[in-house]
Amino acid sequence: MGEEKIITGCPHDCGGACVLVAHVEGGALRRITTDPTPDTEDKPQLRACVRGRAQRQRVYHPDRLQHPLRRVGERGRGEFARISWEEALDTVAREMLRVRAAYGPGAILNLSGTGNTKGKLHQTVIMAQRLLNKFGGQTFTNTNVSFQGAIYAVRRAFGFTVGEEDRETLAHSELIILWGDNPAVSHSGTNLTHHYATLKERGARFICIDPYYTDTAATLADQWLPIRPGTDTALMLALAHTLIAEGLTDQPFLGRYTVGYEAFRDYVMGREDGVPKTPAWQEPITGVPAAAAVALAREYARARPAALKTGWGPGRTAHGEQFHRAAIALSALTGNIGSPGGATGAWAPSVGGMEAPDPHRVRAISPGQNPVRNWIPYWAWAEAVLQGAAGGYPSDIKLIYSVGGNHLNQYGDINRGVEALRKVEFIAVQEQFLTPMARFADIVLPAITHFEHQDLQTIHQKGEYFLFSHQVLPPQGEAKSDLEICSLLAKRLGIEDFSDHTEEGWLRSFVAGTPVADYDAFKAQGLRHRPTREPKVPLSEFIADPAAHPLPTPSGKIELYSERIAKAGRPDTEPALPKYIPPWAEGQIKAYPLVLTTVQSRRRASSTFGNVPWLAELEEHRLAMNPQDARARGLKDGERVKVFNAHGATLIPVRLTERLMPGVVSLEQGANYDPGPDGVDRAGSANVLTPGFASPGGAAVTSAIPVQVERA
Ligand SMILES: Nc1nc2c(c(=O)[nH]1)N[C@H]1C(S)=C(S)[C@@H](COP(=O)(O)OP(=O)(O)OC[C@H]3O[C@@H](n4cnc5c(=O)[nH]c(N)nc54)[C@H](O)[C@@H]3O)O[C@H]1N2
Ligand SMILES: Nc1nc2c(c(=O)[nH]1)N[C@H]1C(S)=C(S)[C@@H](COP(=O)(O)OP(=O)(O)OC[C@H]3O[C@@H](n4cnc5c(=O)[nH]c(N)nc54)[C@H](O)[C@@H]3O)O[C@H]1N2
Ligand SMILES: [Mo]
Repeated sequence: MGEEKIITGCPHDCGGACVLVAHVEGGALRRITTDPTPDTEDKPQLRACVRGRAQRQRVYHPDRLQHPLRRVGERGRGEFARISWEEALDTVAREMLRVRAAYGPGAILNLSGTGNTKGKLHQTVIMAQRLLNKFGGQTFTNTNVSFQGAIYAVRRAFGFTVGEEDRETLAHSELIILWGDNPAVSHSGTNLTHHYATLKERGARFICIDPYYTDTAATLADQWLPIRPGTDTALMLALAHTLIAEGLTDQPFLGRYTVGYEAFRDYVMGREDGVPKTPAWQEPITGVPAAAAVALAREYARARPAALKTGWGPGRTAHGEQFHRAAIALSALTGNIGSPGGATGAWAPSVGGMEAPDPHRVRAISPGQNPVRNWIPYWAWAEAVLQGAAGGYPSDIKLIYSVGGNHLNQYGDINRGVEALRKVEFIAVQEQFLTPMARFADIVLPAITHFEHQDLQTIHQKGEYFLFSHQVLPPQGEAKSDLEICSLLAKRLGIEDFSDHTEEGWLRSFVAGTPVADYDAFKAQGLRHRPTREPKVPLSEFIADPAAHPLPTPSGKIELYSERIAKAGRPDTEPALPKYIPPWAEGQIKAYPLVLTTVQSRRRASSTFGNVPWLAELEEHRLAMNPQDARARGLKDGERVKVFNAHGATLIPVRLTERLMPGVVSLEQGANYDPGPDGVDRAGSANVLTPGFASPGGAAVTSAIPVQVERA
């Protein structure tokens, strides 16, 4: 047959990072399979998902950008002319130099995204950051769109960005509570759900708390508790109430490892504000029966150890950071932090802090330092552009540079985003497809896919494996790698040191000094297991000896009450204790009585893969709604509806399902915005409905959004 099997990786941002095996014949990609090694206890198979395996239709998609484009029509209309690389690069370089000279580098906003997040070399965000830092700096979106609520919470409580416990440590858990966490769809590491299923077979109990009866709940849950979005903190406080009232808290743990318990207790029991946060108090807020809350608190306290695992969905709400702070408080009240089988209650991919540097770490290309210290929260990029310095933002934005990001579609309030993109002087976008964001570019630079370059990846977010992601195909059309595009621009911008290696040279330099010392053997092998190490439990050193290993908080302990937050002096929006703050105003919910969640889709990684026909076959993109809410509106399954609120409107067919609790509607995020002649989106694009501001803690607001639904 002459078929060659080439090991390569998947760099897109779905929380996994899996092995793809490309079957190539006569220079063409024929099909994609996955990790051929058998699944064993110590070396689980790194099996790729449906998206990974459908990528042949993405790389050969007829809509792939083949050559550079220059805008000819009005901005945003998607009218472009083909131009040469020379003209494209000269134009972008000229505009960058002009804007820097006229306004300073802070007038350049970097809106790069998660197109490639797993490659050590070809990471899209890093590439743009590196270029712009070396050019003199940039205004950067220095918060995390995915989990800023969790970052806020763990930094206040623990003093640093605490990472996730290694999944192996959950083998000790008697009870695992997945709260707003759906790893069967929103991957959190390759094969995590499979790992959970083996824990269940060995006797662990699972409880899922989510407005939707998710695939994770269907697979694992002994109990599903539906909850109204954005109200989780109220249930958490009620759990704390039961724990305290019934003497179920772990007092030795609280005394030895935490500060602020008394203040927290007084708030929960109603001594601070006269409102005891009882199970009965939370019932009308969350929709969770009081008796179920009491039972959950008792079961959580009895199970030793128990892991409270929170997803990030509930954290991306108007006060999402309170959810993560309350989860940490519960984990502390039950003494489940810092030992195997427990969990910290909140985590974010660790970006330094207390953890020892990993000697096995494969290095990556560095973004360098940003000489301009301007930053804005991701979620508010459009407001920052529209309001500028006069509105309290760090600068007036004149130029937007985007590598591998679909910001217009993926961030709050698309209609404001459109205004913002119309306002700036110049937009350059490096993309593989003409996305809603790319349609607004003045110059579009076509980028190759990961099948067309080589890179390194580590797999399982902790990096138990090293993967050599081989080049499988030659570049399609005239497209170039982001590294090459940025290098060619750097030359025109007078930057000498953007890339002092070839692609291969970079990769060699990343593994030098790691256990992958023999680069050539590793490359030939493709996949390499890293040396076994003890599974990590975050904060275990502090728990073992808090005096010798104090936390980097002001008190050195876990802070349930934060003096630092209190000093900021914004008690109504940033309370020093985790508090329940309603996610919407009364008037809002009267006008828009359904609560929207926007969630991850198995068909896409954010907006990537949305155009792959095989994946579209999985399920039609629809708005999920409970039949009870449909009856009240006279809607039938499959009927086209208009979903709307003060931010905008979208048209989409409705899917009636008992899996979603009444009063809530749910939309998978990532469908590409497609406005009709009246400006109303016809694609079910989630962010025409979300607000363009962040929570007080900086979290994106993607869920618990009041909307109304009517027949279209
Ligand atoms: N297949 C796939 N996987 C992905 C992605 C993707 O696009 N596709 N995206 C990846 C990325 S970039 C990220 S950051 C992560 C995101 O991971 P998460 O943020 O954890 O994923 P979500 O699906 O948004 O939310 C998880 C669950 O929270 C529930 N939820 C939403 N709001 C609330 C609430 O207020 N309360 C409660 N209790 N539950 C709520 C949702 O119904 C959902 O089941 O996923 C990653 N994984
Ligand atoms: N309503 C709502 N909105 C959300 C979310 C939500 O839950 N609800 N989730 C949010 C989250 S957690 C995230 S992380 C963001 C993600 O938002 P983005 O970071 O914008 O991610 P994508 O939409 O996948 O866009 C990535 C783009 O990169 C392109 N691309 C892929 N590979 C490459 C490459 O190698 N080079 C170049 N130049 N381009 C490439 C793809 O074609 C795609 O258009 O979305 C956020 N938006
Ligand atoms: Mo994300």
